[in-house]
Amino acid sequence: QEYIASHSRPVVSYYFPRGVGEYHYGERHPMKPHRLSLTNALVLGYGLDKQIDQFYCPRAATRAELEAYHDSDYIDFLARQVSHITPETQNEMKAAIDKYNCVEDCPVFTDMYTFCKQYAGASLAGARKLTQGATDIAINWSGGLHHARRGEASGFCYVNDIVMAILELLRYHPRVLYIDIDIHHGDGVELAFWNSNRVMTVSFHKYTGDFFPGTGKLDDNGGGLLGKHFALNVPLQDGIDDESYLTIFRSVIDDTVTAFQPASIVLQCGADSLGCDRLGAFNLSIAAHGSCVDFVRRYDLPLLVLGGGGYTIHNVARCWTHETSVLVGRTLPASLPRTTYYEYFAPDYALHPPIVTKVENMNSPAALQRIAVHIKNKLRYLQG
Ligand code: V1P
Ligand code: CA
Ligand code: ZN
Repeated sequence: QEYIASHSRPVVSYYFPRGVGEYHYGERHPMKPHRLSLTNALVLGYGLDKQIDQFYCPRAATRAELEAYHDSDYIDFLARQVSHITPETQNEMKAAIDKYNCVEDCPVFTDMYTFCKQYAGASLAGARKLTQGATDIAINWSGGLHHARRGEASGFCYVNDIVMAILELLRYHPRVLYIDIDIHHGDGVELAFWNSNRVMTVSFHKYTGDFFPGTGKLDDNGGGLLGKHFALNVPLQDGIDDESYLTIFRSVIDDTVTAFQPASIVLQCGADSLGCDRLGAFNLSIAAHGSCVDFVRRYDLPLLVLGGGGYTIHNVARCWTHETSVLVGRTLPASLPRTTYYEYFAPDYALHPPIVTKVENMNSPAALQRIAVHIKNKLRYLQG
């Protein structure tokens, strides 16, 4: 990476749709939009809004904006799931609910269409500011819902704000790099740009047996006439630690940026790759997760930073708060500020709680080295 002396501080903008933390997927569902309220409370509690240049309450995405990617019959269906859902309305819609995969992982819930338009509107607002050159870094922790398909919901994701934001960036940027550090494969984004040589998708994820969504093997590289070599997958095993993850992340990303020469970067920061995540199985600390963000920031390219998964919600809020501070270039005090949600952070009330290793590292240095070399070789196809 190049370090240019005396460069000015980047302009950072932050997007938090009003009320986005108040939606509920349902009683026992692991996805808790409330983590967004915790995150925002910590960001404000630390006074990070003073370092953030533009703090936005973005407008909801319009139907036309959603239809830039999604099928109109699917959006029609989402739009009909209005206000309070009752068992009766759900019964009437049963066939459609099945067709659009709005069951189990992606339940129909109250005001879900508004929720979708809000998180998508925030990612689109960030992308627009970036293409206007009005910001250098745009942050939307409510976005990053990488599994949604053109015509159906998948893995807690209903509309794909990432795909819509990338489509917006592509109006002005010849090449966009997508990086996904959520523990799950970024399948929806990979699929949307599978045939494109203008978007390179790179996902790091757990890839073993039946782990959701089951795709993202090392040899899935993109396809079609143009897209071959423009998708990268880094399949990992349980328990990966900070040192191993950072080594392979830096190697793959540096090789990719050099070979692909993107005009901008979209970074999905799913926090389910942290140790102690309720659904995840990696062992990353908040510091290491944040080092990935810092590594990407240092390329000094227009950067859209998004949320994603993250199911141990007190750690999700810590992680995204720390990453906000990394992006504005400030070091935060180790003790959390007092906020309305202070009790969530017991017993330590620390920004960087110890991550108790719950799974053994199943990734040998040799195996990781093989993956890094394999990817280095694949990237040679881009040069010629
Ligand atoms: O494993 C599955 C499907 C459901 N089975 C039939 C296979 N689903 C996972 C979905 C994980 C989605 C991750 C989203 C993201 O990448 C981006 C926001 O983080 C799943 C799991 C699990 N342990 O993997 N669904 C659920 N748990 C679940 C549990 C309770 C209620 C509803 C869903
Ligand atoms: Ca991933
Ligand atoms: Zn995930």
